[in-house]
Amino acid sequence: MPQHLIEPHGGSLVNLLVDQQRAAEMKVLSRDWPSWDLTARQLCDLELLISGGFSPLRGFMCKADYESVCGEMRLSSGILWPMPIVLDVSREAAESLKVGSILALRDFEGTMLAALNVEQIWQPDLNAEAQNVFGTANYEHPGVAYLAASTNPYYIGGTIEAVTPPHHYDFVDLRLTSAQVRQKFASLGWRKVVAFQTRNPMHRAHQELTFRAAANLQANLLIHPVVGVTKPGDVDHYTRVRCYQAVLTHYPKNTAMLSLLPLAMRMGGPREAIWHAIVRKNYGCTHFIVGRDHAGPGSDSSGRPFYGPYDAQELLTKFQDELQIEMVPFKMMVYVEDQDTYAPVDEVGEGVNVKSLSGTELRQRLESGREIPSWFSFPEVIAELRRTYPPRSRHGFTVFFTGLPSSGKSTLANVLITKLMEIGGRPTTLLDGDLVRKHLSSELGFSKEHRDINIRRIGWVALEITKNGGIAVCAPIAPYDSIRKEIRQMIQPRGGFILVHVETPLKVCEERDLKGLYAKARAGVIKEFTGISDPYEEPKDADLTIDTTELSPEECVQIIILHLEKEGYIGTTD
Ligand code: PPS
Repeated sequence: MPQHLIEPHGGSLVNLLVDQQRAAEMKVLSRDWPSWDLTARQLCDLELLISGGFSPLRGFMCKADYESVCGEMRLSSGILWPMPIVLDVSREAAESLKVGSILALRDFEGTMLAALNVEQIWQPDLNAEAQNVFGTANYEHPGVAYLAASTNPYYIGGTIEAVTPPHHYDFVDLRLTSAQVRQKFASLGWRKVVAFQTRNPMHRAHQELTFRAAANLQANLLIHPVVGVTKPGDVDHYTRVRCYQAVLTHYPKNTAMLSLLPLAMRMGGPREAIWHAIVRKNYGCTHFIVGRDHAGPGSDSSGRPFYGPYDAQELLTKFQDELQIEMVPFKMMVYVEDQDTYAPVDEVGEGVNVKSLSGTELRQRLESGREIPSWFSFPEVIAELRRTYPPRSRHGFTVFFTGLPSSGKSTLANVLITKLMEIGGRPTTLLDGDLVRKHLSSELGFSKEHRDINIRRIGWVALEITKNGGIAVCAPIAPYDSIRKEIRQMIQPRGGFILVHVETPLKVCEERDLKGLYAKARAGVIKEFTGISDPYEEPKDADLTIDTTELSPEECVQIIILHLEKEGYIGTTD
């Protein structure tokens, strides 16, 4: 390793990969070892442990380190370290282990990535951890929510021997380890490098900020976005990386580099900022940009921010000497219209006309297909975001009819499908009750259990169609409220979900008796018949209710079409 690069945290860069011979040996031995399937966060942590991004850590923390990190932000050796890096496992897994056991750590496919020499097993106080690390026990903080809802009750500490790092198939050329980044800096002659951490797409403000930071310091720039686990609801990393690749072309040639960091963020604000700085130091960076509300989770439901906007900068200042990597503090950047330039908000004089666009406003503009101003972002970035977040008129959606047998669901579904195909623009699929029973659910009967399985299958297919931009029109009886709600919750985050209650009264349905089934049900020939000998729970959450008694199918479907238009699913851009 070239001598002129900044020292890794704790003095040397950790590499937990064993040689080939030991790896082969471990594979054979592992047949007798207990296994643990790593969660998404644990996979990220393991990747950075293995490759030295988390130097000086050599495994998942034992209790002394954990408690010292939670309480004092230091490892028990005294080295500054603000974030617990722990392996949480189920009670069942913990009970199958003892000190001295070797635990095989496996990825989603079952591949053994590493082995943990079990040194300690304990039950942590997760509430105390939340208070210490995040300064709150409020579940609205994503880090606290993770501790409360997604963390297993036992922690296992011990050193690691790694067979192979987690495998990635995406953006392979951009996934450099700390050693590889250092190597690259050395070969390019980059001695002074400022790192930029981000979990969001980069726009003009970020480009200006990073460019200024690098230019002021006469340093090179490492754009180092997190592609592990970020805040729920963030833009997916595939889209973001395409945006970063576009932004990279807006720096002077050969001054900036892009590399992806497989970190699982905790949204821990100031503590997390210190952690991020340490990781970047391990990657060979000499400077680290800390902006407004670094790694902050925003505000709680009463509008109170979890951390002050510049708390992270203050905390880093306190530990600056120990950290060695130098913080580059930045205020929020705003667009100064008169000068057609960006500037930190504190450098703008009174009365000067400034502009900014919040993330929420950006999302709304994307949703409705409205213009995104060119002062805000680069055309290539806007184009990428528009591909991922098309306006509602190009979203997929599901129209889910529910109602008694012979209420008119199938007729309306058929007319609706025809009208939607006439409008065009999206692939359209009909999942009628009878059709589904024939092709997807032929083995099922009409017990509650079987009806729920049937609806869940319909919901799954509708979800696949919806999330890929198509239209699913479903027309089962779906008599139970809970399963209808479950389907809505599945589909709504990935597109539109419109529940249409065909509320034609039982009397009318029975008079129609299109298939003669009501007569058979009355005669007791058919059992568990909805409306006669089986329940129908009327929805209270229907987006539309339509009684087909007095209206023609065309009139009923017009109600639906107008609703879709009002909600933006059918628009002028179709
Ligand atoms: S469910 O409850 O949603 O799973 O029912 P679904 O799959 O939509 O039912 C499809 C058609 O099955 C016929 N059928 C019955 N319906 C209700 N109860 C019983 N016991 C029953 N036996 C057969 C009925 O004709 C349903 O079609 P529609 O179009 O609703 O009349």
